[in-house]
Amino acid sequence: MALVSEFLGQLSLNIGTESKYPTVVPALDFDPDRDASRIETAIKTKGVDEQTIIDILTKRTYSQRREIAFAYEKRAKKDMITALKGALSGSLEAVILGLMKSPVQYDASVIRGSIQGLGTDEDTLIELLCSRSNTELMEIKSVYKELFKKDLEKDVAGDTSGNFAKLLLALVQTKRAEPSAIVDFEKIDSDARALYEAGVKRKGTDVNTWISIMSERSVPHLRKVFERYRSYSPYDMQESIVKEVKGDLQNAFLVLVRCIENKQQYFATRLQEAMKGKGAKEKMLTRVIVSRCEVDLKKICAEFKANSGQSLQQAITEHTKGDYQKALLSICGPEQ
Ligand SMILES: [Ca+2]
Repeated sequence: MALVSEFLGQLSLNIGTESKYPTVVPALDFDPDRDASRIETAIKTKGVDEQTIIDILTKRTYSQRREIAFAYEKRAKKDMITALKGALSGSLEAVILGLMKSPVQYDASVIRGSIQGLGTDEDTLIELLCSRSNTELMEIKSVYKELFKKDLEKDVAGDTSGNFAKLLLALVQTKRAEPSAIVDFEKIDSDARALYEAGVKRKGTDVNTWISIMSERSVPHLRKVFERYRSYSPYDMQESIVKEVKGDLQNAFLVLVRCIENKQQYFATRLQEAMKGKGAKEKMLTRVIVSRCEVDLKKICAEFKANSGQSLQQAITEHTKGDYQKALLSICGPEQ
């Protein structure tokens, strides 16, 4: 056992560079029975004691919340998620129920929501499929099948078309190489040249070449490819995408490249988009904060402040209100 965990520890040191910046961390002195009993009382309280529910569930990790739900079911003889659904409403309900899902279940549900029904929410679909790692996408595919008895690839193919569909499907097929300890300068150079020759250098765009390079190479390799790209092209990769392709395809390539270059900065700009003007796009705000809080939200906070000059906590205070605001601020934790 010790050997396995040492090995896993090493593995995450090498590849899990984004999983080390959570704002939600395991609560110390954790007692699931005590938490379950407090939540039971809070739900039963006339008018519902939202504050207690927020205080507990936003300060526990997903695995701790699962334990609380078990303890709750044992004592109340009821499912805790169903009880929370009945007690809460609106944006606060969306945050708390989001926290009760595992990150992979949450992502799978968001994807399902974006392709279900009439029309497609391309913007959300792009965010999810272009920002998740290969390993995450593999897990999402299997959980998607488990939850909805549907094949993610078929659903994506059925709801999108043309080169945009090709790009998303290539990502869902999860063919991306794992990072290698050896830096292959020749391949970096040939990929950079191929991207240039397939786009800026020729008339039209050979989208298939772009797709295969950007969906099959490892992230550290691609970072070097995009640097090298500048020695061939007068425009950087993002500028080239804007010049070469349009619409959803352009948006998807851009998100992909931005996430390869700096994923936390991408999410920081998403949060800025969600809080432009008066009020907030609450779905987008909730989604980014809930899905990243155990991954890299702390780093996203730093990027947000660097980009906008204002802390994420200040922005949330300005653009949201009530229990929803309290829940988001509690998940983000104090300003660093
Ligand atoms: Ca061209």
